[in-house]
Amino acid sequence: MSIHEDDHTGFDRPRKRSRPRTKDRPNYSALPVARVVSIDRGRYRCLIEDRIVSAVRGRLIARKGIIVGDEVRLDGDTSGDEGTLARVVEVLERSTMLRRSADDADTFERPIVANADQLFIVTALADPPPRMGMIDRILVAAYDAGIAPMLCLTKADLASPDELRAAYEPLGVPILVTDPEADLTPVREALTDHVTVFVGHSGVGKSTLVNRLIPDAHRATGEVSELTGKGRHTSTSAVAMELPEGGWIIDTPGVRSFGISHVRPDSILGAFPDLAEYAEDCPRGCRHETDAPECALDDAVADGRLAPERLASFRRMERAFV
Ligand SMILES: Nc1nc2c(ncn2[C@@H]2O[C@H](COP(=O)(O)OP(=O)(O)OP(=O)(O)O)[C@@H](O)[C@H]2O)c(=O)[nH]1
Ligand SMILES: [Mg+2]
Ligand SMILES: [Zn+2]
Repeated sequence: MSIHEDDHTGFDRPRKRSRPRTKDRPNYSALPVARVVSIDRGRYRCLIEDRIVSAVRGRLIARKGIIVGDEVRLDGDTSGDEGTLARVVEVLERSTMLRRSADDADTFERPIVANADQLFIVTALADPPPRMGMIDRILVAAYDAGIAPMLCLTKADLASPDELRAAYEPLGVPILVTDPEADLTPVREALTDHVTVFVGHSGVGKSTLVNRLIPDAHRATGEVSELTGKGRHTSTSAVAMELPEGGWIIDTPGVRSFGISHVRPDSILGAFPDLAEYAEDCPRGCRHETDAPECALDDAVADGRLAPERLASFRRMERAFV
């Protein structure tokens, strides 16, 4: 249909407008921008410059429309003084959004954080024991969201990181290892000037690490239950904190599972340009799994273009979908 025909139909039957036109909407661009650092019973705690401002949701913003990490514009009283409340009138466009579903049967997506550019998959080497299935699922969610994942292995005083290193190094996932005495310089270097979300099981030591990195964070930490070997969900909501060196950490509550029903399997290949290139020679609809007939990734291994460990790690991650 040409533009003129379109104009003509528009002239005969004016379309109903459900939303005000852009030019009718208030212009908020002069209002200050703040970052949402935590959410508590409908109140948004936002950081502007060096002060925390408490705010409520403006009526033009959907209920679930504001999450930790969001950059928002605030109207009203932004003094941050005791008893004052500002109003969130605009949520700025997000660079990323990390989501999960409770499990794969549940298609309801829960947004976790906005605007993170890095994700630490925090995994204890023992107590609770590591589960590769969980790591793989979080990796999938990170690649899908366009957030760079890193594996942060804690409790190296209790068990060796060798097995997990062997499983994830071929994939190119950066690995950091810590214990209570570890020098955290490499961790700080990885975090500086990034917005990094910490994700992992309860009890793996996310908040412990946050407290060591940001001494005035005062995050509560919990004992791992002797009976179940599982943490007790000490942290109950996501909180964003600024690093003294620059950048942000977002500590999140422990998760039991990490559903990825919102992710399309083929979106993962895009995170691995070398594999994506070899896969161009795959038969149509190839899922690249271990027994996939004539999968070009097997050919790439057979003629030495691709390391077998890298393909094995990739296929293990792909299996997170089944
Ligand atoms: N041995 C050992 N214990 C650790 C290490 N890091 C943390 N812990 C202990 O693990 C327990 C749980 O730590 P938290 O920091 O509360 O764990 P979390 O991941 O924040 O847990 P949730 O908030 O429930 O998700 C605490 O008793 C910590 O002291 C470590 O490197 N080695
Ligand atoms: Mg915690
Ligand atoms: Zn294939």
